[in-house]
Amino acid sequence: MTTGFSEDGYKKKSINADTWAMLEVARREGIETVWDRLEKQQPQCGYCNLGTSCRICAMGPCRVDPFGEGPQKGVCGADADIIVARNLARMVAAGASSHSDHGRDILETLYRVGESKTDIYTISEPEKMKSLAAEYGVDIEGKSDQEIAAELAWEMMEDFGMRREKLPMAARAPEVRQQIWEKTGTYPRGIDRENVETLHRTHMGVDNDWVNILLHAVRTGLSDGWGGSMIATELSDILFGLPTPKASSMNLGVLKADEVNIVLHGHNPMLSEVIVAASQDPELLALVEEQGAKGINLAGLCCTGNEVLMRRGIPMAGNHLLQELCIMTGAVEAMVVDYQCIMPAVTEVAGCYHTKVISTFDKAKFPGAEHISFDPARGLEIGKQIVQTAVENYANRVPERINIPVKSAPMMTGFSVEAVVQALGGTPEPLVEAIKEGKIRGAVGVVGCNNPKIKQDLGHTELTRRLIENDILVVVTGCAAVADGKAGLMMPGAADQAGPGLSEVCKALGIPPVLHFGSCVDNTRIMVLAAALANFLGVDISALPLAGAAPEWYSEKAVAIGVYVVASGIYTVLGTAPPVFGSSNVVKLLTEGLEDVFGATFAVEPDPNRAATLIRRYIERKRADLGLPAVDPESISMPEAELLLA
Ligand code: BF8
Ligand code: SF4
Repeated sequence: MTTGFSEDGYKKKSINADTWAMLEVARREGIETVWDRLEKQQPQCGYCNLGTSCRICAMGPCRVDPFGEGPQKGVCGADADIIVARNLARMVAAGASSHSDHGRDILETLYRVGESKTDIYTISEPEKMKSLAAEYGVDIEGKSDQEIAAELAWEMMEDFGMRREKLPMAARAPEVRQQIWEKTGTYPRGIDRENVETLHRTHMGVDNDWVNILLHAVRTGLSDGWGGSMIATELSDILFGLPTPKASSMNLGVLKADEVNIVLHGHNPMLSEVIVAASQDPELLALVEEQGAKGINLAGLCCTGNEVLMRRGIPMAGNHLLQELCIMTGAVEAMVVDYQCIMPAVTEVAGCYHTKVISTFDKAKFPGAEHISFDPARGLEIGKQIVQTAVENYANRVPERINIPVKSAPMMTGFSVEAVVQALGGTPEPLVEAIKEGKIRGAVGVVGCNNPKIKQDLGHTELTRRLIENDILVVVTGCAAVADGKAGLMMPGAADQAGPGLSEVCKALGIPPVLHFGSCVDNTRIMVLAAALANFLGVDISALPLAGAAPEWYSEKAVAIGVYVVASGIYTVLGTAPPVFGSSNVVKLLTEGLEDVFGATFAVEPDPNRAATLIRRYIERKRADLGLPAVDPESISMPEAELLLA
């Protein structure tokens, strides 16, 4: 049962009218949501919050009490430093494994294309495949696309193994950055190897040097950023097409009252791409007509949504905290899920409506869902079966329960690095020039999740607004992108909300001041762009006026991303505190010590306005180090100037 919020209560949960409207439905109908469950969990465990609880062996579980009179060591003798470092390393490994296993699924699909063992997938971007083949030393002379696909996939499979000393795509980073990784023993070798080694090192009685544990956590994170996630992005582009700029829309208003609504939720575009194809099948469209519906409407959620939005312009129903709420519109015939970030609660909410939750990957089953096992060899056939299930469910709709509360917000998507470079006229030079002149002072990736502990989307949108107002270009991925899209910040017209320099550049190029770079694995697009800019200027990534922010993060994947971004030389501000504050040594290392080693650190700042100030101060420092024009103090309001110029 829901604990029931007042109207004022809804407004504390989110900045969005669609969320408010659906929370009212939840209250009226007694449906429990993520916010109710968070309340029931209060007070959450203080030891776990500090990262000082350990349950990795049966001598425990143990808790150490870093600030009190309680035990200072676990049964085995592990102190707060060891326990916090081990827990953090395991979070990185879980996140890196999730992204990388997603990459592996795409890689296997590329291999199947090469072997002609699929009924639908093809090579959409042969040129991108050929240049990747060159990076992997695959000889392409006189070979068909299919042969190259098979050979490249075979070669890339070794990225997951143990024969390599270095992951090949990490060589995209500037030479000086790679030297840092070599010197610190953090150059990623094999993806599975680094992840397994984290599990090994964090078993009781293996690595008990907390610095050594964290250095390996860095190597594990890098195996994600320059390995698993990068594989997912690169190969999705090759198989499904390079994203190009296009118009679309966002929020619950993208659902249609008179069409069969299929919501695509999760992360892997393999499945959603076949659903897109199946939804155009003439037999299924005839069935739609028979059912009395006007068509099939696909809508995304979370990162699967970002994938199909970037490539196909398919509208986005919402981000993480919308997954339960979108079912409460009563208009969703099927929620098709692949994996990651799918709350087990969705099947329970769906049970209150006619919505079918269809799970598809054998590694991600949901009690209460209908499971249609996905097999890329028969992708189209299965896609049709899923769409048919959804269409047939249209008849079970209860018209009086349909409630689509808002009009959709228009947005622009599709900014792959290739598309950005093309918009700039084929070279990053105009962007570099605009940064040099100070029209654009720097760029920030605002990324990551929603977390019910934070007012939904407030962290993302406030931070983004402050940054663009100050002529800082923002690139967004994941659920942060959905937040900014709903707020209208991803339209070219939002240039009016930007500072004069950024506004001028955006208007000249016809682009928004907030660029959609895609899903969370697509944070690697930011890495590729940062590396390209650094290489263009002949400097390290850490010398550039760039920063990252994850204002509302919740997931282990976000931890892995934060680690590889910082270890690649980009300062990163987190809005939610990670569970590390039980060890002052670990905190000091993450917020200060990493600067000397990796040229970047983490900061934690829940207030988005203060986070923006921290980022501006950092960007201005980087500009000064590069000898670029300083900020005009006149342009800063006084209280902030103090912080900014400190
Ligand atoms: O990978 S931003 S809530 S949907 S973890 Fe999940 Fe976070 Fe959203 Fe995408 Ni990323
Ligand atoms: Fe306790 Fe040590 Fe076992 Fe952790 S590894 S549960 S601290 S005995």
